[in-house]
Amino acid sequence: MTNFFDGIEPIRYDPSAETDLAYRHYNPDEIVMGKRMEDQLRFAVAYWHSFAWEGGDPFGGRTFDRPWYPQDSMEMARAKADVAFEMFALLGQPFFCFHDADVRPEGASFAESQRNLEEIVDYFGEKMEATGTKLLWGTANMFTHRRFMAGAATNPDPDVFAWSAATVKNCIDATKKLGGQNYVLWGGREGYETLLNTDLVRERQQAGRFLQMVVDYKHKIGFDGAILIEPKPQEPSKHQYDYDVNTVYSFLKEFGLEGEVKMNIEQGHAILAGHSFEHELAMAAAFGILGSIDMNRNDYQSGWDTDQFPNSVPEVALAYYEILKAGGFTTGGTNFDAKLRRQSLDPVDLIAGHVGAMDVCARGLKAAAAMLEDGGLEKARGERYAGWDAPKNRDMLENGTLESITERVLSEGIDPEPRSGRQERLENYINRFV
Ligand code: XUL
Ligand code: CO
Repeated sequence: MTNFFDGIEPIRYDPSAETDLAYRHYNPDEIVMGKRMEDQLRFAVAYWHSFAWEGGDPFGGRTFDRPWYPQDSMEMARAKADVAFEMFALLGQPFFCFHDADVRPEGASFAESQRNLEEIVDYFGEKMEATGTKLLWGTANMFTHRRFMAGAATNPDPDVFAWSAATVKNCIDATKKLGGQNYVLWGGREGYETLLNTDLVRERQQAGRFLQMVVDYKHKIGFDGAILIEPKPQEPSKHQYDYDVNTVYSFLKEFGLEGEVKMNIEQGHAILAGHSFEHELAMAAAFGILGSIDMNRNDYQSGWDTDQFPNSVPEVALAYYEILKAGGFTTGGTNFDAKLRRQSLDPVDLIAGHVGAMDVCARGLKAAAAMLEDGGLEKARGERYAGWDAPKNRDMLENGTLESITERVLSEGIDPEPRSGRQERLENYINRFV
């Protein structure tokens, strides 16, 4: 036991608790749409933001002072893991997620980094056994180290491509060993800063081949989790190839991977791409590639990927509405890819950030389930498109030509009568649930 969280009791569901460190809405055993709330939400803590991020921003270095700093030895990596698993036990969330570079120190060579990762993975294995915490997904950090400054799979230097392929192999191995339910690829620096020095045809080709190798390897070793791509339009690159769900889907089609790879969709990334979160979720559901979510918001004023804990019930309700409508999570879940604000120095802030986020999501989930069970939105949507149920209109869509349709317009005297889209009434309807 460390003394990092001294004085903090395990967080329990207690709607009338005096303390702010209680769940007022997240009640793991409560049944929501036929499943335990815990099994619907499938919460995961992001190891990197909670334990490896030191509080820096573009104008200043670290503000946090943690007993596992400097993060450059195996001893410190183990101390960090001790605290992480203590937090998991306090929160009682079922899952966590990790990047290789954030759980182990960088070695002097690839082989040493690999050994470090293997060692910490074994350590995680023991701790997962002891606490019952499971791995939602593993991933590789191929964006922090300077070797990745021009990308990983899309790097102009074949040696970086090779390093990246070997890194992902090790990270999939680690994920499989720990029983991970998914493996995530976030593009990091897979994009470009300026087109002046970039061959984007070649870079996309490299990314496509890389992903095919990942999928081949997954099958070869019998990893039965899902491979997920996390779209993001920019940051750190000016333009990233995995811009949004639609872009990634066309990329998957081009490389024959649409049946193999799903999406990990992040709220903040959706906003950066100029979409709403629910748009990205609905789009992925429509393509059959909805995998998992990162439920962290941006600051709407700064326009950056600020990775904050969610705090808006109406926003998360609309997201869970799309997820429940698509049948809920299978291998995926709700990862908080969220970090504290850099002034939130106290260990209790880390707990409070997660407690609040879990409660916001629980409220959103309940509201989403109530909306879906009520059926008002689907009824209104159905009515709006009801004209397409008429056999002659279905026939027009399936078999019509411009000539045959023109004939119909003339012979039937078609003259469309505009109808209200009822947006305000639907917004008022949502407001009854959130
Ligand atoms: C970066 C981001 C990542 C991924 C995993 O914007 O969201 O942390 O979730 O690499
Ligand atoms: Co993310």
